[in-house]
Amino acid sequence: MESPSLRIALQKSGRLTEKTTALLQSIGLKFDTYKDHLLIRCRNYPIELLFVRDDDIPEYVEDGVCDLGFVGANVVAERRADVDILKELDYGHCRLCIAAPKEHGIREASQLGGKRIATSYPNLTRDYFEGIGQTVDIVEISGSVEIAPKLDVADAICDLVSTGSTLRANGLSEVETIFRSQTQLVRTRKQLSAEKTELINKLLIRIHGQQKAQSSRYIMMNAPAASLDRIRGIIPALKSPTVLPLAEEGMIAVHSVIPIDRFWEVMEELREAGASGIVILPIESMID
Ligand code: PRT
Ligand code: ZN
Repeated sequence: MESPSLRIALQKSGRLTEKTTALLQSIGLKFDTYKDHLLIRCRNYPIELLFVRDDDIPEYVEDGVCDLGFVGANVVAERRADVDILKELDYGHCRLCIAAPKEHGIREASQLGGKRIATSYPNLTRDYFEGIGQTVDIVEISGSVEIAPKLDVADAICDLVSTGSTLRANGLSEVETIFRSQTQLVRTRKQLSAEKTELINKLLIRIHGQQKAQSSRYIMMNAPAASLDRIRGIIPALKSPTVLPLAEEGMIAVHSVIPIDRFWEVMEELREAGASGIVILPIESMID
């Protein structure tokens, strides 16, 4: 029987846990987390959160035990999970890399044909080597893959990298990135009730609004009315800016939204155009 609440799987304890729970809270879900509780009910929505190992999330979602899941793209791709990817979430970034002992001087993955590659990602690794027309001997290891060459269990490894310090500490150098990953929101392909579908759509709109808000800032400034056209040209406005007359003759206030990555550039250009009293504010959410 279909559960009446939307059930969402997320990592119980690991690199994605904090950011995933923070994201859910930032879109208005109210819940408390308890160390020993695996299934937690939201106080203000018909939503249950199931806290599990990240490796189990694709299967839970595939089987419909959970309707949604927050999980690394690396896990989804390795499991070849039969799920729909609803959103890339821009956290938990990492790369699946082939690396070999520095002293071997391996420059290209094609030099590893016939060699032993230790990895926790046998499918992605095999697919990659097949793609470049090489056969390798995959040594599947569930953790601490980076020590496999030292133990002479393998000649090279294929493992996740974020800062690269684990590779460096183990005398390994990167040969090739074979997969780029970030956290994804995935949805079951099992048929869902209209209520659940509606709830998922609402969550998606909120996540989208939250992502957009995070990458934008609200900007307010004063300027001579004569500068308005120039200012309009500088602000890559998502909407046309709000323009208000000020008490001082010939002066206006301009309010708009700017993308955060152009923040400093825009500020400097605005000052040159005559803007003053520039104020930048964070935005809670943005819904189109
Ligand atoms: O217990 P559970 O099975 O749930 O957790 P886990 O130990 O399998 O996963 P966890 O918490 O380590 O990682 C969860 C997810 O975070 C991964 O599936 C990735 O999507 C993402 N992620 C992002 C990473 C990393 N960055 C990362 N650096 N996962 C693992 N690492 C490891 C990597 O395996 C290597 O050992 O960190 C080390 C390398 O890090 P750097 O910074 O030294 O390069
Ligand atoms: Zn895991």
